[in-house]
Amino acid sequence: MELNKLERYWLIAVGVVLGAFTAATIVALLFFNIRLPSPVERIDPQRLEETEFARPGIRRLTGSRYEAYIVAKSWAFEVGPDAGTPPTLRFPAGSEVTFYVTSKDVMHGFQIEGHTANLELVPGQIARTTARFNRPGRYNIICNHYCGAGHHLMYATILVE
Ligand SMILES: [Cu+2]
Repeated sequence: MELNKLERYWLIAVGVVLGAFTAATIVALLFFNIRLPSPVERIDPQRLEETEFARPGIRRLTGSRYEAYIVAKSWAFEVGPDAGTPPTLRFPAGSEVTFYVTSKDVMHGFQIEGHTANLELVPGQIARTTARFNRPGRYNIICNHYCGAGHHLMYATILVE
């Protein structure tokens, strides 16, 4: 089979691009600890009151490790009973926080500004990600999945002190 010169160039270009994407995926996996988020567990979104998500908020583990349970709903993140406005999670600098997040109603997003934490929240699934907060500052949690008329109002804040 004889290939036209231009066809050969296109095949080489496609091979180079595919090779670059594959290499980037392997580098992200091995050196930047970037993983595809996967559901931790299934949950009935109608019965969150019977689960750990009935009391959203922060649980302190050992040392500088924390867990945060968060419920996303149209159009807010529930992060705890006295979280304020906007809902605010407070951690000391150097904390490592594992977030467990689920949606009560429709699909939402969960992205932490300045970190690689980026989850898709599907009703019926618990999503999990871990982030480390070394530098003091304010980091917004935003919904990055369009979820309706109030989508642009849906955010919370992490205050690292
Ligand atoms: Cu949204």
